[in-house]
Amino acid sequence: MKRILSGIQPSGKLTLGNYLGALRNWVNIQNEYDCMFFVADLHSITVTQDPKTLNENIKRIIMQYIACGLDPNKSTIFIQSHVHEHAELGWILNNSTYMGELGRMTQYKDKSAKQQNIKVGLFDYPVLMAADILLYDADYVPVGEDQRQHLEMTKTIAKRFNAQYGETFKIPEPYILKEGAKIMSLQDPSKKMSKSDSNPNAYISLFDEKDVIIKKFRRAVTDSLNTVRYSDEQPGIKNLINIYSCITGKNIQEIETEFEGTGYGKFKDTVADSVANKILSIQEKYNQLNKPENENIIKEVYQKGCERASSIASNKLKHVYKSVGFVVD
Ligand code: ATP
Ligand code: LTN
Repeated sequence: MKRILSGIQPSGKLTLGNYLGALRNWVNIQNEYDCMFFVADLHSITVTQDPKTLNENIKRIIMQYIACGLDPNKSTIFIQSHVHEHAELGWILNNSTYMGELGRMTQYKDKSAKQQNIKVGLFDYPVLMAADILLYDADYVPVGEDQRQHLEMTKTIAKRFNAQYGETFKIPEPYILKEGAKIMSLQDPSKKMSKSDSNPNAYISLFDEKDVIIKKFRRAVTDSLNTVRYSDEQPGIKNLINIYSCITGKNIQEIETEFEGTGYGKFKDTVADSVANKILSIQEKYNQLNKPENENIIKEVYQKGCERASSIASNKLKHVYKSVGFVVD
């Protein structure tokens, strides 16, 4: 079975973008691949986090993984910091990576532009991500479009290491589905929807209530043409059509026909309704899980996940240490 690996940062509450761009696809491929899904807590502290909130977010994401349809009996679900080999391999790979190439990463440029004191961790983020992937010999990495550049970086690092030390790492491929790959902000359709956006109106959280979802869609920035047409001139409407298409499975043409002659108001409410129905069904499952009597079940999921992940990761790291020339026995 080919192996899949991916993760999400506990840097806030999961958004509709995380769901459509990543999680939903993970659920659909669980039966065909050996899947490893983790919570990228080490990555999340590259931006300042409040410890109490971070702790809650990590557990929330584990429960949301399951509420969205990940099955712990099929997929290995774990927490990144529980497997110490991620940080250790990250260090090794720092020595196969150049400052110049990290400086060219768009996510780094975007996030560092918002800060005065830029952390080394934020700069080094793609190297840790490469370690996550290469530790498990992942064949495919299912992510949204925004992560493509980081995956290219992973391939570059792996090839460079293999060339210097001999065949050690499998070269992974991105697994990016066109549909849902880039859900844009509801307040600025030139930016991706992001859970760490300072304006909550910009994103739909998987925890939003129905009336909040409707309000956010009504406030979504759209263009002045007042026709529901899929075009680059109307990026706001294009984004809403994309969302509606992902949720309902209808294609663009069907959607344009469905809303021919209707204004934005009715269109926005219909999109909001379809999104709310989906999100409420996820929330229902989440609320069933999020009970004190289930705490141990959740713990068991990530402990069992850590056990399996650690056994793969420790073997791989040993191999890497040998390749580098460290004394391993
Ligand atoms: P942050 O705001 O902290 O950077 P994020 O919301 O961008 O977080 P990540 O944890 O970085 O989320 O990403 C988790 C997964 O969700 C990745 O596979 C990423 O590509 C995907 N993803 C994130 N935002 C979107 C989006 N707007 N559209 C599609 N996929 C997305
Ligand atoms: N950088 C990713 C989260 C992430 C990841 C990974 C995804 C960290 N390590 C390994 C896939 C594989 C993001 O979505 N921002």
